[in-house]
Amino acid sequence: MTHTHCPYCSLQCGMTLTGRRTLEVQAWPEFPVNEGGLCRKGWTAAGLRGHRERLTTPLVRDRSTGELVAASWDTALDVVASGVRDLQAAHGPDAVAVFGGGGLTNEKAYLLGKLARVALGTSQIDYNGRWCMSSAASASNQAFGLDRGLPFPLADLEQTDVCVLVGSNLAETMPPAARHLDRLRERGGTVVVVDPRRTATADRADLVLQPVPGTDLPLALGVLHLLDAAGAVDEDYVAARTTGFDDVRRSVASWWPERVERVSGVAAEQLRALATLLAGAGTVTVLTARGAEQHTQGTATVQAWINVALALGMCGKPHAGYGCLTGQGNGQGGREHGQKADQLPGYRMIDDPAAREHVAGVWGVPAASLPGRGRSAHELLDALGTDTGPRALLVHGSNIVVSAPNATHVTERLAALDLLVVADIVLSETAAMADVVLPVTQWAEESGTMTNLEGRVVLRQQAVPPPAGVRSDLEVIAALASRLGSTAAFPSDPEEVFAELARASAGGRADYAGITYDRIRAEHGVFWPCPTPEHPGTPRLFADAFATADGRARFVAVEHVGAAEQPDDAYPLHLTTGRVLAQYQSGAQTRRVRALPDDGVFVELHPMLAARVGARDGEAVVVTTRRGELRAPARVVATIRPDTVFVPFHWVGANRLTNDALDPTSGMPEFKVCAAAVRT
Ligand SMILES: Nc1nc2c(c(=O)[nH]1)N[C@H]1C(S)=C(S)[C@@H](COP(=O)(O)OP(=O)(O)OC[C@H]3O[C@@H](n4cnc5c(=O)[nH]c(N)nc54)[C@H](O)[C@@H]3O)O[C@H]1N2
Ligand SMILES: Nc1nc2c(c(=O)[nH]1)N[C@H]1C(S)=C(S)[C@@H](COP(=O)(O)OP(=O)(O)OC[C@H]3O[C@@H](n4cnc5c(=O)[nH]c(N)nc54)[C@H](O)[C@@H]3O)O[C@H]1N2
Ligand code: SF4
Ligand SMILES: [Mo]
Repeated sequence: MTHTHCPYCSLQCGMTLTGRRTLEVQAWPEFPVNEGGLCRKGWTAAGLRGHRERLTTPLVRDRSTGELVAASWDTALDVVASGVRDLQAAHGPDAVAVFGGGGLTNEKAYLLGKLARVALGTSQIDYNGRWCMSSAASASNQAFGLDRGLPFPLADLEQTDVCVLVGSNLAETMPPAARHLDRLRERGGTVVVVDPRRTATADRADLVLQPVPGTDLPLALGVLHLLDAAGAVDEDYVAARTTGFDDVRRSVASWWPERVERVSGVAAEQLRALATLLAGAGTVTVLTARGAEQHTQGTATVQAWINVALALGMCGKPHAGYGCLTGQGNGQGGREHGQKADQLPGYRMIDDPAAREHVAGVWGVPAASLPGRGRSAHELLDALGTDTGPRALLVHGSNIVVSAPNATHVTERLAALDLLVVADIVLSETAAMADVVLPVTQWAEESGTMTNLEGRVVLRQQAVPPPAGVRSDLEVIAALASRLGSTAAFPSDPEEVFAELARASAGGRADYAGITYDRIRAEHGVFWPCPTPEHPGTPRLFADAFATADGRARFVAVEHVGAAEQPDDAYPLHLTTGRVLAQYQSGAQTRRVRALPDDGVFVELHPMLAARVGARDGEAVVVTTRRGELRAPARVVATIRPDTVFVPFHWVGANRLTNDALDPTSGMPEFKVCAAAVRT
C-alpha cells in the first residue's frame, strides 16, 4: 500500500495505491485536501498502466523510410546528443530549445532547467505553464510581490462570506474542491460565478453572471465603480496596506453599470446585485481561473479583480482575499524551479545578478556562463526552424500539437525543425512527429514532489516498478547531460535532486530549503516558503505584510482594450474553449483510459443560434475562424450565451481555430476568445 497523489490536476488529491500487477486506486481519507474524494479521472488513473499503447522502447526516425523504428537507449541518446552538438556547433547554443510542462515534478522541472542552462547553455527554454496561469502569476507578482496561486489553504473558502469565481468551472475541473462551495453555502455564505456558460459550477451558485467572453475586465471596473460610489471601500486598509488607489479610483469613475452592460452583456441590475453583496460582506474571496486569464488582457483582468479585493480590504485578512486556481498537477512548482524562460530555481529571476551568483554556486559553474532570458512559450514555438530561431527542440511533458494556440501554424514550425525529441509515456500527437521518442516512467512508477494549487509541497511515491525498457525523465536528462560532456553533477535519484533543488531555492521567493521527503510524509505536505528545518511552513501569506519592497500591495489602474479579435460580418460569433470533466488537457493520457468516456470533440451552441444556422443536436456543424475550420457534432444547450460557441480542447480541433495573439506581459495566448462563424 502506497500513499501518493493523482497524476492529473493541481488539486493533487491524495490516493492510496494497492496491488502490483493490477494497480488499484483507493481513497486516502486522511489527506486533507480531498478527504478521500477523487474525480473520475483520479479513480481511473491506473488505466494507463500496462496499456498496449504505452511506450516501452525508444524510437528513432529512419531517414530512408520516414518511419519511427525501435532503437536501443544508447542509439537514441547518441542520435540526440550528436544532433545537438552539430546544430550548436553550426548555429550557436540557442539553436537548441527545451519545452517543459507543469505536470512534471519539481525535481524534473529543476533538472530540465539545469540541463538547458548548464549542459546545453541555451537561453531557449519555456513550458506549457505559460498557457495556463501565467497571467495570474504576472498580476500577483505585480500586486503582491509574490505569486503563489492560493495564498491560503483551499479549505479557508468554507469560512468566507462571499466567494466570487471568475472564469472557473471547478465543479468539473477540480470536483473534490466543489464541496467547499457547498459547505460555504450551508453556513449561509454566497457563491457567485462569472462564466459565459451556465456550468455545473454555476449550478452551485447563488448569482451567475454570463458576460461576453473577454469582458471580465470591464465587469471588475464596474464593480469597483459601484463599491466606491456606495462608500464600501475600506479606506483604513487602503491607506495602511496599499499604494496606488487614487489612480484606480479615477480609472473606474467612468465605468457606470449601463456602460458595463453595453460592453459585457451583463445586465446593470446584476452588476448592482453583485456590488451590494460584496459591500455587505464581512469576508470576500475572489478566485480567477483560465476563463478570466487566457486573454490578451489576462494580466490586466486579474489585476482589476485584485483591485476589487484590495479595495474591500480583503487580501491578508483571514478567510478572504484573492487567489488563482492553478491548473496542472505541478502548475505551481513548475513555475518556481527554472523551466521558465526568465527564471532560476526558487522563483529567482535570471537577470538578477545575485540570483545568478547563488544558483551558479550551487551548480558549480561561473555565473557568467548562465544564459540570459529566452523566449516565452508561444514566441519560442513560433520561432522554431526560422532563420533566427532554434533548430532542435526537446519536449518533456507537453502535447503541443493539440494544445498550442493556432496549432496548425505551430505544427508547421515543429515540422520545420532539424531535430524534434519528445519524452513521453505514450505516442502523443507531438511524439508522433518526433525524430526521437524517449519512453518515460509515469506517476506510480517513480517518486517526486509536486506543489499543489495551495503552495503545499506533496510527495508522489513510487508504488510499482516501471515496465522494462522505460527510464525516468531524470535518468534521461542525466544521460543527456553526460553525453554532452557536462562537468556539473546531474543526479537522477529524486530525493537527491530535491535536496539540491532545496539548496538552490534557499533565500529565493519560493524557498524550499527546510523541506524534506520525510517532513512531507509526516505533515501531509509542507507549504512554502519554508526556509529552515524548524520552520513550520507558511499556509497563509500576507497577514502582516505583502512581499513587495515596502510591504504594501499595489493597486494598478488598468484599461479595457478588448479581445484581439472582435466579431465582424464574416465571423459574427465568439468562440471560447475549455474542458470537460472526464478528459484531461490534450487527452494524451485520458483518451487512452478505457474507463473514461471519450465522446470526441463537439461544438456547444445555444438553441437560438442553432435555429438560425439550421443546426440540430448531435448533427455536424462547421466552426470557422481566420485560422482554420472544425467539423464536429453540435451540442445544443440553453446554458451558453446565444452569441458564443464553446469547443473543448481535449481533441485535435479546437486549437486549429484559436487565436495566438499574446498578452504583452505574461505571454498568455488568447485561448478563451476569438471571432468565429458557424454553419451546417
Ligand atoms: N476535467 C479536467 N480538469 C482539469 C483539466 C482538464 O483538462 N480536465 N485541466 C487542469 C488545468 S491545467 C487547468 S488550467 C484547470 C482549468 O480550470 P478552469 O479554468 O476551471 O477550466 P476551463 O474549462 O478552461 O475554463 C473555465 C471556464 O471559463 C469559461 N470561460 C470561457 N471564456 C470566458 C471568459 O471570457 N470569461 C469568463 N469569466 N469565463 C470564461 C468557460 O466557459 C469555462 O467554463 O483545470 C484543471 N483540471
Ligand atoms: N484551446 C485551448 N487550448 C489550451 C487550453 C484551453 O483552455 N483552451 N488550456 C491550456 C492549458 S491551461 C494547459 S495547462 C495546456 C496543457 O496542454 P499540454 O501541454 O498538451 O498538456 P498535457 O496534455 O497534460 O500534455 C502532457 C504530455 O506529457 C505527457 N506526460 C505526462 N506526464 C509526463 C512526465 O512526467 N514526463 C514526460 N516526459 N511526459 C509526461 C503526457 O502523456 C502528454 O502527452 O493546454 C493549453 N491549451
Ligand atoms: S480533482 Fe484533479 S487531482 Fe483530484 S482526482 Fe480529479 S484530476 Fe485528480
Ligand atoms: Mo492549465
